[in-house]
Amino acid sequence: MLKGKNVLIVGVANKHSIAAGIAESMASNGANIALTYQNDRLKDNVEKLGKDWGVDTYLPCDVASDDEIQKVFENLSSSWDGLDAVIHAVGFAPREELDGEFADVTTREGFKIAHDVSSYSFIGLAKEAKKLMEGRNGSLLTLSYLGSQMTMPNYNVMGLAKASLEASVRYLAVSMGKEGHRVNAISAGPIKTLAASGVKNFRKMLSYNASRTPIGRNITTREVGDAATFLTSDMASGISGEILYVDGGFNTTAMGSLEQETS
Ligand code: NAD
Ligand code: 0WE
Repeated sequence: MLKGKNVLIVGVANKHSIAAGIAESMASNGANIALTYQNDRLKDNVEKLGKDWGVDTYLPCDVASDDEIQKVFENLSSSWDGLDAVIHAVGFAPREELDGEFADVTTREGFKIAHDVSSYSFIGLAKEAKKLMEGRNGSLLTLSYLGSQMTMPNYNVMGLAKASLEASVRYLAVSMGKEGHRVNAISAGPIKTLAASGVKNFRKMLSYNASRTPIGRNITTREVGDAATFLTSDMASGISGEILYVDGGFNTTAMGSLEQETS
């Protein structure tokens, strides 16, 4: 589905990353992949993983830095004649913001960091990707979570940042659409990744989620990857500004089944 397409993937940390599931699906669908890593601590890990996906371009990118974002595309333009897609799979808020009463634990600084790293960074990447995607009907994709639309315990300021990210999908879709590019998001169900491993009671959340999901289980990173492959491919040429739920149907039910209730 992606034969000959050049795709930049931002957000691989380890094999459990959603971005790794996306890279795997895209590589097996014929994409040429470039990977970024957040910092030197993650560099070796990312370079090892990339071997399986035939990656030969690895670039550092802390998305909180305009300079580092700019350099990624400068570097890419020397190895590739153009770019077809960017995958943004990055989210961060200071840990203290994600544990406790929303009104108590949310700070001005935490709000700024969460929105900068988790939402603005998608716009920052889009801005710089524009030149390399010129004339190629490109595709931009980001990752969101239902906590943008409905409250979830402890998701807190990340919910606000994801709401902002989803609004940016719609504004970017109009803006980048003028150049022939599409912009979408996948709203994924919960998965045990590095970002999730620091979260209190995450295992409880996973089992709650699985038991209330129409497909009766949680989703995998590969399932997110396959949806990402579709959205990035020409098969999705009619889809832009969209938030596609890859959550086994969780978001569609308020009261799905009474089977597990006891009285
Ligand atoms: P992950 O920890 O594997 O990936 C998060 C990535 O963000 C890491 O690679 C990390 O290096 C990167 N990152 C953080 N701050 C950065 C910065 N300043 N500059 C560059 N990179 C930075 O976790 P994940 O769950 O795969 O997260 C990927 C995306 O999926 C995030 O946007 C997350 O919000 C979203 N998401 C996750 C879940 C879930 O349950 N795991 C569900 C829905 C959406
Ligand atoms: O978007 C995410 C991950 C968000 C995240 C997680 C962390 C933990 C470690 C952002 N920043 C940090 N910062 C850290 O220091 N998800 C959708 C996964 C997730 O995270 C939650 C969830 C779910 C689901 C946090 C609280 C409650 C639910």
